[in-house]
Amino acid sequence: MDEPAKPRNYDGATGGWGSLKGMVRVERDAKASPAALRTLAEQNKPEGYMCSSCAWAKPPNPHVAEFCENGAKATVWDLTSERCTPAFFSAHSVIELAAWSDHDLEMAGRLSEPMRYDAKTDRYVPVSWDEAFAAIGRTLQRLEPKSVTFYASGKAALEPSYLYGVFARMYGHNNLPDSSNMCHETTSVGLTKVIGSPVGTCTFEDLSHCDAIFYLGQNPGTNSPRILHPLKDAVERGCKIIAFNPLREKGLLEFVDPQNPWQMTLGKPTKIAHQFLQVRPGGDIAALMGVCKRVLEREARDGNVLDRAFLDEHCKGETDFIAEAEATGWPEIERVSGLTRAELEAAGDVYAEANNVIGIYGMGLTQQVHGSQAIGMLVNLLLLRGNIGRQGAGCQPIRGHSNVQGQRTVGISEKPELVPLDKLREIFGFDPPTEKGHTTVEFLEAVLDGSAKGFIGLGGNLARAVPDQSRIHPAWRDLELTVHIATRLNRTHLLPGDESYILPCLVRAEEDMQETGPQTVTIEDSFSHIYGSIGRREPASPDLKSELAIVAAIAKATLPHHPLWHWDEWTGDYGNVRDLIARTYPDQFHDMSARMNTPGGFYRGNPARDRIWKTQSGKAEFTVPDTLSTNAIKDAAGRYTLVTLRSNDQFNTTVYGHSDRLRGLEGSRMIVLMNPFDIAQAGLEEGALVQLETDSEDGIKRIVRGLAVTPYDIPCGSLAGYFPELNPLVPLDHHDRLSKTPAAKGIPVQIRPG
Ligand SMILES: Nc1nc2c(c(=O)[nH]1)N[C@H]1C(S)=C(S)[C@@H](COP(=O)(O)OP(=O)(O)OC[C@H]3O[C@@H](n4cnc5c(=O)[nH]c(N)nc54)[C@H](O)[C@@H]3O)O[C@H]1N2
Ligand SMILES: Nc1nc2c(c(=O)[nH]1)N[C@H]1C(S)=C(S)[C@@H](COP(=O)(O)OP(=O)(O)OC[C@H]3O[C@@H](n4cnc5c(=O)[nH]c(N)nc54)[C@H](O)[C@@H]3O)O[C@H]1N2
Ligand SMILES: [Mo]
Repeated sequence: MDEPAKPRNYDGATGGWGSLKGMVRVERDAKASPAALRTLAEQNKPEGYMCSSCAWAKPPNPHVAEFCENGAKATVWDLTSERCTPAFFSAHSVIELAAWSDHDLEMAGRLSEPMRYDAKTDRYVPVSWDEAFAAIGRTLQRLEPKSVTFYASGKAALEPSYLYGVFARMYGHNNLPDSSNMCHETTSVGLTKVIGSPVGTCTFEDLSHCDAIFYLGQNPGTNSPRILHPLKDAVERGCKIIAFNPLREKGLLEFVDPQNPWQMTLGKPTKIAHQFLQVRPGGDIAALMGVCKRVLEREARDGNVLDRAFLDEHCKGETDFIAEAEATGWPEIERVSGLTRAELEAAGDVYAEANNVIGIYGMGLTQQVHGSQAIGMLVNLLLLRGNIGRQGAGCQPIRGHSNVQGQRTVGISEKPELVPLDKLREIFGFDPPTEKGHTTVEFLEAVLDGSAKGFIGLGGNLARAVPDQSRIHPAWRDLELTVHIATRLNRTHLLPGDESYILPCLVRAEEDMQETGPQTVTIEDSFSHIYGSIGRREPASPDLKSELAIVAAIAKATLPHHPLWHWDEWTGDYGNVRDLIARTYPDQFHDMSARMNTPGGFYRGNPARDRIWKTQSGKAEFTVPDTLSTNAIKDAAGRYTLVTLRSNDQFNTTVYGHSDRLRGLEGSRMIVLMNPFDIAQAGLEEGALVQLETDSEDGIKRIVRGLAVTPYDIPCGSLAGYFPELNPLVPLDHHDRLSKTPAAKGIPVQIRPG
């Protein structure tokens, strides 16, 4: 059982000795092999291995140790010496394992052999690869293709991901959601609508040329620590960072560079945020409206603030937007954002006075009911002064999984219009399906209504990452086929369908030996740069296969023979798959194998960066939000907005441990962060156990019990706790209106003792 969390002030900055201690602890707990340490030296270096943690850039001139605390944790976690073997499965039934914590399941170690679920004994039992592929192929042939979904969690590299998308379409569906559907799909849809780009418009270089960064809803210290180096450099050359976040996250406050012995010894951190604005959850539209209002006031007062030439030549809708900003009253902006007029005016002044501004954002914006509109508001602000499509400026989402952006780029998408189907027809000689496929939310709806019959997961832990788990988990077990291509055991594997397989794969740091020798794979970072990555470690078990080999073998077992489908040749030499990618996307991926080892990666380009707007109007579009608040604020007593968070001791559903060092919280994840004033108002006390119940009108009870009240500096009326423990509270239909990204940062809840 978890001890209640002991909140204590963490005095250290992000980085520094604290992060080194964090790494050493995980190295010990994860029982990393000695080879793990050698791997760290090669991490994120040209011709080396690319970190499997986040999607931050791998710069052309890497540091001696170009990795962070979390990248190091991910590597040692992958290279543990523990094994989850057939003996383990024979000792534990599925029903028994279902009672284990997420942490303990993964601690069983690396999966070492393919396994098949045996309902009679309620255990996973060994199966040969050939038997598994043949049986999966037979069942897929029997099932109606549109009743099957192929999910991907953004880790698998471009080559296996490309083949996975092609396989789905040959089989007959576009049901290709990925983790992006719970993450930055708001960006893919929202940003595309306004500037015609589904991805960020910046390159790494831009961070050396900006004068201000508006930094919203992203926690760099925890989730993408390597960004702290360029942020620190930017601050030291005078760039002003304006942070918008309900929590005063350490990484946005100060940073000690662990690569800098001078700073490590003196321990004098660099202050990061020039201004820290503790916006109410869901208050960003209002806050940005306030900033825009100030910019317009400055234009009226001083002139020359707006970039009129840019607005005239490139934009549409600015007149309506300006009228809306002028008409919106400060009292409403202050009420919804929770920020004062003076604070927002100061931020507006920084914006108006900076030549080059970058807008950076993460889940605080995307996981909201009106997340797309919040992104539209950020773009409105940037467009006012032409801050998109030139050096040192732009709109930059920070992506999550290391290749999540790349998976979308090479065709893992439920939206057929985003995929060059004509090219697929030409290259592979078949008619790709044109009917739109499932997002994750739509797949889950199909699980609930029984129309989903089959699930293949290329990585991930979907059933644990999604909303409404108490409803979804029982229905998930009615699936006829579940197949998991995975590295470690997780909760989704413990919901077997009638026929279920766990197929263990190599991790990126391991040598991937195929017929023509060791293979390189490629990945894409948040800045649309593509890198080769080669693993050199000995595989965790001789019975592992690569993700590509598994995908190709299932495809071969399922699909009829076709003269243009060469699954074995593609598996034997990944260069053949890169050639297919290059033929499918010639503008972006020409000469891919030759270019993949370019230091710093090769840039696949982005029209919006060149001010070519692939929007409906052909212009960059201003939008007028239809609400100021992404959350319907219910000010009634006892009603709160709940934010679900990550700690620095987890990677999504992989929980390394119970330390949230940067927030000064240790010992338990079953906690709810609450403002001391609210605690007193509610008649509660620190450490009291409470339950949260979702405030919804659909008659479904969604409750999580046993959460310890933990005082924290968070705006009144809001609460925070951990993902995935609180996922049962998120209603499935509570998602961004445009993209269906679950609104995990704005859940209306009530709190009660218990
Ligand atoms: N160590 C570690 N690294 C990771 C991950 C991990 O789990 N652990 N996950 C990876 C993945 S897949 C992703 S997508 C990224 C996620 O990285 P982030 O985008 O940083 O995601 P979160 O930590 O979920 O939340 C981001 C921040 O949003 C703030 N926030 C919440 N609500 C609001 C709001 O309404 N407005 C504003 N302005 N801020 C708000 C929260 O306080 C939090 O600081 O990280 C990646 N990297
Ligand atoms: N409430 C709430 N819910 C959320 C979020 C939130 O902030 N709040 N965040 C959302 C976001 S941003 C995301 S991205 C999703 C994450 O959803 P997923 O991507 O589905 O989940 P992960 O926890 O990253 O998946 C971990 C599992 O992946 C497998 N794995 C690890 N490495 C590899 C590999 O190299 N290859 C293969 N094949 N398998 C591997 C392991 O078996 C491991 O158990 O969760 C979403 N859900
Ligand atoms: Mo993510």
